[in-house]
Amino acid sequence: MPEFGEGYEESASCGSEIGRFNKQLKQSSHGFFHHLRGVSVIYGDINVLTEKARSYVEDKVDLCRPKNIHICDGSDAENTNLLSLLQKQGTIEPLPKYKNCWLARTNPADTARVESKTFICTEKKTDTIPTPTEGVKGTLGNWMAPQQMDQAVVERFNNCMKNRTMYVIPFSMGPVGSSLSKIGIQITDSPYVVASMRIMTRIGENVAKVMTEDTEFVKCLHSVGTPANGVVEMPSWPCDPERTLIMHKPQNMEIVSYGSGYGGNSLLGKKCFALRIGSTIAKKEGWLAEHMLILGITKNGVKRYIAAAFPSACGKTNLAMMTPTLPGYQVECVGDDIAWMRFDENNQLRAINPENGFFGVAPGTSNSSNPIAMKTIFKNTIFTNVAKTSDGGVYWEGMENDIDENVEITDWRGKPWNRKTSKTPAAHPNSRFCTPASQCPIIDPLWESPEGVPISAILFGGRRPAGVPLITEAKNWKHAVFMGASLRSEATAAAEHKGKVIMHDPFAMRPFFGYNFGHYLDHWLSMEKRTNQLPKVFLVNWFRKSNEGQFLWPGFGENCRVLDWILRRLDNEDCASKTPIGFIPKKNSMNFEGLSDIDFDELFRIDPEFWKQEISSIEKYFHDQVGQDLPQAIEEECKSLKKHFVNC
Ligand code: GTP
Ligand code: SPV
Ligand code: MN
Repeated sequence: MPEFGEGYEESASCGSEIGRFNKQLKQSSHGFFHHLRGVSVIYGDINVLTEKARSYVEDKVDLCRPKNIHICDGSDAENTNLLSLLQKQGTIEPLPKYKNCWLARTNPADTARVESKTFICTEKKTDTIPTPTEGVKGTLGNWMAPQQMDQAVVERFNNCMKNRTMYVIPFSMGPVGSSLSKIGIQITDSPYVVASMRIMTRIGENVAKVMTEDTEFVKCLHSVGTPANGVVEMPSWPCDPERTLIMHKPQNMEIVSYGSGYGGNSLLGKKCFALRIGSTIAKKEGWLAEHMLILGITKNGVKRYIAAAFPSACGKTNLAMMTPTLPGYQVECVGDDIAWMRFDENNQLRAINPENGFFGVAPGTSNSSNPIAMKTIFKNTIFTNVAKTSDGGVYWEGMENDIDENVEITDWRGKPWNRKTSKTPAAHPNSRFCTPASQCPIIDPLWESPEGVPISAILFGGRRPAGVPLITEAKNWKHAVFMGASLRSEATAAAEHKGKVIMHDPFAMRPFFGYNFGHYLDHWLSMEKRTNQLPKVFLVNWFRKSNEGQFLWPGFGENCRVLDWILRRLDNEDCASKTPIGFIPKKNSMNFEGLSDIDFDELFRIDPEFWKQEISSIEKYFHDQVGQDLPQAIEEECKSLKKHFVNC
């Protein structure tokens, strides 16, 4: 396998960068820390790390015994060379139709997050998950005891990097130096992960330089692994699906991930740090780490910010970048997946997007559904598991009208694919683009503001083909927390769940809680004591279907009509009617101008039979899964809602 540095080739386009890179190589090989625990540092300066960070790296060098070490500086030259190494290894190929775009194909056994192999490690099991009713399998996370984790780590990581380079990535979640940001050090043996982390987070020397000996950092260890029998099935995408394990130890601010190179399993800043470890830090420090997009919306010159939690592959990226169809509105994007939010000294809830890029679902993204994403992703982007076209571009389901009809298509596995005759999708349903947020043409001017943006409303939503209205406003904060807690959604390809079953996904966080969900609910409820300026909360559902199985709502840019109603509610307009499940729009109070065939009655119908069943599922879920840890306020909300429907 080619090594870093060997991948170097003189090229006209980046000669000067290569020159700088080469000089750096020489410098480090003559530098002071030319070895670390007997392993050569072939790139970067170990001196930029604090004592504590260096000692963490040393420990992991002892454990993983890499061939050599690369300390990432985040420079363009480093990136150029990593991309060329990845190309040599066959992990990525260029997409000549666009500028600096690449296609990666994974091992087909490694295409999504693996929730069943994701664990939180605490001394006490009840710190991680509520105790389910006897005989019921817990679905609110997986717990592991510390000794078990230690053993699992040794079994998998001992010597695991023996023929590989260990990359050390200092990274910042949130703008470098902001008081709301947090730092991590990721160790990985995957150059694909380095190239992706460079897009998704802020990496390199700038980050290392703001660290002092007192700076706490999240320790992130990652290896793509090698199967126990030593046979790497697909050398261009090494992984070990059988033994994949993603572990978190909140007490040590530590993440250890083995066996997968994909998305949230390997880009440890994202779900592992920003949500699982993040939520435990947030609980301790009195703030919120959530699976939410953040958007700014301007109407008649007045701008407000909204955060929204939808489960994976349920529309966050689309809403965050939407093009409003109503005139006079403008949407700007702060973030599309994660929000860190806290009340400031004026009791105003403020949010930052801790990420630096979008790791977005490709299928369904098109010039008609999300033109802004289409304007963002065709430069400096790594595509994973999409199909490619014979003219050097990409293709996925939904792009039918965006490609030349004469091009030939190669599917995500690298096989010829035919529009008419192929029975499998061209792109994997969880294929993704990894693209810099700064390229988004509607990126909000305040998206990197260190103090965050003020949040006026919070939305919860999911894929609910039946029963759940287009929009419902919560009656008060306790009801709002109940709404989040009772969120349900159809399973998607973002994780390993099969079929389209309706799953409980409280706060769109079920796969991402870093601690006991009952305690998380207490934390949310406690916000009422912190401030008299709570945001208004709404439940939305773009996915209700008619009896014929058609979506009742056009969605995408038309969702601005729902946002418009929300803004009017924020202004206390009298446009809502009270129902047992919350406030819904009064008839004719939503702006449907220019839309034909909208069945208002069906979109907002509250069917008592449906709600009886829904409430009993929620009640059973709370009882079985949360049990004694369910806050009384939530139990009362559930009971009072039930009362409305039992006698219907
Ligand atoms: P993660 O990145 O997995 O957290 O997903 P996400 O919540 O950002 O979902 P995304 O916006 O990528 O949307 C996922 C899928 O839902 C895409 O195929 C979209 O086309 C589809 N989708 C998004 N918004 C709408 C909508 O308003 N209506 C309908 N019918 N589909 C939508
Ligand atoms: C999600 O599944 O919610 C994602 C993709 O945003 S991943 O980064 O793989 O978690
Ligand atoms: Mn997500």
